[in-house]
Amino acid sequence: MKIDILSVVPRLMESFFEHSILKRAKDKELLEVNIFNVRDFTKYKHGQVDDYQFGGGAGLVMMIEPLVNAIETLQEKTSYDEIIFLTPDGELFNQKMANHLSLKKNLLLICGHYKGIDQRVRDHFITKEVSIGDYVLSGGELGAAVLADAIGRLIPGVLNDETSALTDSFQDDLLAPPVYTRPEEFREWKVPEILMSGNHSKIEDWRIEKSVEITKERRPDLLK
Ligand code: 6GU
Repeated sequence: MKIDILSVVPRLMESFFEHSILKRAKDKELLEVNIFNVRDFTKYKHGQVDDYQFGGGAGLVMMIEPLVNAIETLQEKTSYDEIIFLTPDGELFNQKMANHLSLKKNLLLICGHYKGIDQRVRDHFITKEVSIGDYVLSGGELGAAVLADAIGRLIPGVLNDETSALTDSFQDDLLAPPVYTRPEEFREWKVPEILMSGNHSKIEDWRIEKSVEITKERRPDLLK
């Protein structure tokens, strides 16, 4: 899988991809991540990529030409399955969307800044608009990093048995059960006895029971 990212602050994201689980995905050549600077695609002086909005109002808008020049240049080399704009008014990102996107071959993520991007880019190039939650961030970069991480770790072979995605919270619309490791007793706090029983089917039942209990308590909306 390849994820290309367009940003005005590429350096903000670079270290994330060099130090997360995605680094391993890249090393194993299961995932390719390329970060491009929108400023490299502008024809305007001093790398200008934004301007005042028509009709007045506070806040700068990212101009259409640098973005379209960047998108079309990248499209010469790659046919994208989705061109995704990260924006607070997009569709709310969740595990189901991550699962779906992890099956794609080529994604282009576009990070907006300032007041947003010229609507014509959204109308004519963007195939999907995604938000990572009901709050406003100063740019789409954190959203792009969140998508890349959530999607990248689902690519077969990226995670090993110890980090398997199959038992994650949300993978079956349930939150994950509690987990324990050594020592068996710390101060007066003991690990639940069932986990020490060696009875795998009983343990599995206990985990499901706990998952349902925790989901009911914290996220009843997931059970509907
Ligand atoms: Cl993806 N971008 C921005 N700028 N703000 C957000 C967001 C994305 N998701 C929630 N808020």
